[in-house]
Amino acid sequence: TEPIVGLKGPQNAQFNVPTEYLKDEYQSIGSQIVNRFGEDAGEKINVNQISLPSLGEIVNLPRDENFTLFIPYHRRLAGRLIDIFLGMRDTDDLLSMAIYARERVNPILFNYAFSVALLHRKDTQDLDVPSVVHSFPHKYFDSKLFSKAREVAHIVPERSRTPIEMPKDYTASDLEEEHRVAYFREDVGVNLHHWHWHLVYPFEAALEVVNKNRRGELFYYMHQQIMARYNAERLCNRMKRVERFTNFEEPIQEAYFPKLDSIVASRTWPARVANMRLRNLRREADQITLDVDEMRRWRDRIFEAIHSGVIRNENNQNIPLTEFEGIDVLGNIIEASILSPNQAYYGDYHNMGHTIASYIHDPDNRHLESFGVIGDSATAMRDPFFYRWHAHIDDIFQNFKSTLPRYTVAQLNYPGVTVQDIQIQTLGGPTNVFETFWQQSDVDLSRGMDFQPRGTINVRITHLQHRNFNYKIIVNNQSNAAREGTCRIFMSPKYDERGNPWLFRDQKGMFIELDKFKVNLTPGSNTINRASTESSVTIPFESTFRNLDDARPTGGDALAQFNFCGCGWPHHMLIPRGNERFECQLFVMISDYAGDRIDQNIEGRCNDAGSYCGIKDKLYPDRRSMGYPFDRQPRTGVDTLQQFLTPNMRVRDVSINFTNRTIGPAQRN
Ligand code: CUO
Repeated sequence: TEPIVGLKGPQNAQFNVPTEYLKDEYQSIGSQIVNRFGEDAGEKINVNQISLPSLGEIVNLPRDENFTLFIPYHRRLAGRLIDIFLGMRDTDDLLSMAIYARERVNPILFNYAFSVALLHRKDTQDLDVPSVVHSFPHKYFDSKLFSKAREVAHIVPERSRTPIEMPKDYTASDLEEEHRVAYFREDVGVNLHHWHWHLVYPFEAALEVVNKNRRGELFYYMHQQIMARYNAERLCNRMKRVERFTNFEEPIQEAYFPKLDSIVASRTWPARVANMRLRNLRREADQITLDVDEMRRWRDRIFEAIHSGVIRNENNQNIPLTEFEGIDVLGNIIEASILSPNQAYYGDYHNMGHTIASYIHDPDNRHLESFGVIGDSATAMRDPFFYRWHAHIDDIFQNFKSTLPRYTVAQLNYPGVTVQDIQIQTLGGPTNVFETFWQQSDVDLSRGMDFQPRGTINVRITHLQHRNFNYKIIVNNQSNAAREGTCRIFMSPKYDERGNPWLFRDQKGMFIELDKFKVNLTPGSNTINRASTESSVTIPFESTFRNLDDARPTGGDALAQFNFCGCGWPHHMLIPRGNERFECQLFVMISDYAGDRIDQNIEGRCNDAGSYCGIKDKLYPDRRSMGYPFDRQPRTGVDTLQQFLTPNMRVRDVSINFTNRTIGPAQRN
């Protein structure tokens, strides 16, 4: 067939697609659509006509419904579509299939399945997956902005446009204490990281997509770190640590009014008022029935497994939870992923916690309302209840960790290697002080807003930022030979919410990872200099706030440096906000590389935020249990951090000094 229809694609390209690919109702007006969307196309791409596999029940989810992976029915549809995309012979066929599906499938479902496929196909791995903040900006920005943006798009010529400012505080007032940490919960980069993490580690899809090295353990560790970071922010704001959710009967005090629109559903995201209770779900449209009692049963069975040290598999055999792999199995059971050895028995505990909370306002669908923000991994971190739920999930993991053998001095020390000094240096600033403030950044909304004159429409957001700094670490190698080690850098608040010094057993859960990297030590004194921007936890600032149409380097080193992989803690959130002078303890350890080493080549892309995201298609780049050396109860006799230290570790008091000033988009350091 002569391709006649132009559909607008990224970077001003026009796809010439066979007419049959259009939805039935548009096929007769194909050429008019060309004229409307094709005239300013810079590039034309011809799309092959192929014999298309049936989309089957995938099209049953209406295009104007919200989509989420936390609903089993939705994720089954996503799994089917991912399989179709993964099964396409080559990239030409994939493009044909994608365009055909794009016209028929729920857009959020499409975007998710297509992104997973692009990340996992060998022939598309090097493509940039468009950032979801550009495809679905409504999930990230105050709904008020969009009518302003529409107005600007229609009236103001592109060159005269100025960014639309989004206020830093728009979801609540200071009457609500929880609002003090809204800057963390609603941060664009934090939410993008969480979305990308779940995109890289789906819990249901083809086995080869789900079955990644230590994914259950990373589910535990990445979310444990989110909790540690959130608790640090709370202490900076003179709030107590999150109270973990414990009781399915108890009213949930935390209210949340997200003030987001759902673009596909043309509805606002539902809110939750204070003191609501979780209730049994009966939502036939979503194919979900779930009793709160069922959640209790799953929880009790999980605790049973932890306390007995064995899990029961589908054939009723007892499988021990081992010292190193047990946490990985448990992660898959609790999340749950399809790697759970017995989902019929242990259920889908964590995921269903999201779901049951997300429908608290309409558990039987009598009001025909969709799920709240906690029911979507792109928006879940905005809701204060996310942290209460995840504090509970983390507590389950910590219960398991408490059953493991404690690290002996020999498992912690690196004989002959001594950390002698640590310093934090900011350019022109005092030593051992982190400086934080607000910064504004611009994000282009226009790609996520269809049917209007094109051109950039920037929204200017205000987010936390810190001054770049360097670590200077002096390490003495007393042996006569070169030594290899891993430098592990963590930080924790120095005092608890009452202002008391920590007991080690509480403080160990408060350490946030800042960096981890390999070091080569020559005999004698070694000075290690490391820039904060090299952190193994974060992705570069530019990756969070990149705009799709920005000029970007191609090929070789330039590409590797300007890394677009979306998973990784946003660099601007590396350091908690602090306050006038927030006291912390910086911890540095050099561990023996013999126990850390993973032999693999990690050159390539998506390798710079390995601590929370792993490395694409590789083994997790550290053989130790995740969270080492803070992942277990301390050895007998250790009550404080000082008592925990071996000579290859050192602690230094530092402070985070926050100034309540805001710098512009171009200024930094
Ligand atoms: Cu990331 Cu509960 O897993 O949100």
